Amino acid sequence: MRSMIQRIWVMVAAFGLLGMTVGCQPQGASQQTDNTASSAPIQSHAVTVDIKNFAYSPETIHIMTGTTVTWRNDDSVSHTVTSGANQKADGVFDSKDMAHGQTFSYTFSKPGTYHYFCAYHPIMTGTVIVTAGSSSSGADNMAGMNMSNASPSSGTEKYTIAPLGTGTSGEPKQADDLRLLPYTMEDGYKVFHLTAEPVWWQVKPGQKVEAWAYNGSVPGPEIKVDQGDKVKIVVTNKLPEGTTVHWHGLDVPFSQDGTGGVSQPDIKPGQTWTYTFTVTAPPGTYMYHSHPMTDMEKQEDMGLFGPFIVEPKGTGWTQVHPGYQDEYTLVVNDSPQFGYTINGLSYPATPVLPAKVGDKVLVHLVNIGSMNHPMHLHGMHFQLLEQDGYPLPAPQTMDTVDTAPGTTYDLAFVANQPGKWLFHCHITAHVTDSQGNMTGMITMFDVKN
Ligand SMILES: [Cu+2]
Repeated sequence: MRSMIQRIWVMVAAFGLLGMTVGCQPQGASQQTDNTASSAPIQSHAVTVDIKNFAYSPETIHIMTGTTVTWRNDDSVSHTVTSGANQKADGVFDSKDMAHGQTFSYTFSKPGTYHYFCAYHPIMTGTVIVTAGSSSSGADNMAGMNMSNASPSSGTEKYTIAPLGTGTSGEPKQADDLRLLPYTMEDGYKVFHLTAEPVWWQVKPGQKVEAWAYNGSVPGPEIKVDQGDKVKIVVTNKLPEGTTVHWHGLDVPFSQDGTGGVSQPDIKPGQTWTYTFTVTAPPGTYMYHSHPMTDMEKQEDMGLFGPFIVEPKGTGWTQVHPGYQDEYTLVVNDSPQFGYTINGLSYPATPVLPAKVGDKVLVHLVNIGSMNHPMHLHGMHFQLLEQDGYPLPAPQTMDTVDTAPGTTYDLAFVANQPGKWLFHCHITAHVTDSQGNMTGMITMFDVKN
């Protein structure tokens, strides 16, 4: 009995440690430390990952099929490179013991996301994201990238990464740090323009990564329409590979659904595609994201998503939910490229959301990640009003809403006392770095008298 309990404790401890690891590690991918780079890395058919200071560097690499990755152990102690997640080997590759100076190589022949870890040191994890394509086909292959190497001189430039993303269409920045996508009226349609392209994105000071973004920002700009609007959304693809846009939750005709290879061909690099539909969904929170025939996971991980808010016809939210003074949209995400973020940013870079005592605050909440995030509000309870754009049978009073991947929520509260009230994911690994500092999925409402 005692040994059973001990074993359970060992498991709990191991998973706890692993949780911390998962929490702080995804942010390491393809970071820029200087502010000058504006051009791209590069494919290669041989990539090296250093093992030193108990970490894989770079921790996340993007490569094409056919690429051989070589890990080299620069630490004085032995490590392994073992494929699998949560410390469970999946048998795809395993270096076994690598003493100081030893190397291990593996050639990735199939697309996919490969997680790996050190069998001795659970804090050491890494990811290889493999894109279909041939690394040896030379200059005409646009699909691949090796973001582990940001030096333009190390290979043939395959695509250009625009300067640090700040929104490319002059969209005004809102208090929640999102941009609002402007439109023009043409023949009774609200016409919007989205351009998908690689940019640099600053997740927080000191953490600059490559992003694939709509109009230069992660998330893409907020599209806000009225129920019943006729819309045209013109999508231009400046990515190095095909893409589409899916209108998540909006019940559009099949031809406008944006599923690559199913409802349409992928929009090729350099091409433009126009989506046309009438917004029949009820007022509420929805989203848009890329949904290409291949590489959907990569494209979403790289930042191709944004919120889509439907308002009541004409008068805004006050018609359905009278008296709101503050309205914020918060998009939570957990991609390997950015780590744990709210509106593309990691605490302390996340927006501080102002409110006055007595304000009614409306929050549109979107989970575009691959994990659940129980979002918890300090100091006040909120009412959960809607899920996936549709009203609940009755509002539910709560302080934590467990958001699932792909779901959207509308919640509201009265800011009834002054303070800086955190709103954060309650999975501690999603809000703590390896030194124990607060980071990641934390934002706050700054309620003032
Ligand atoms: Cu979380």
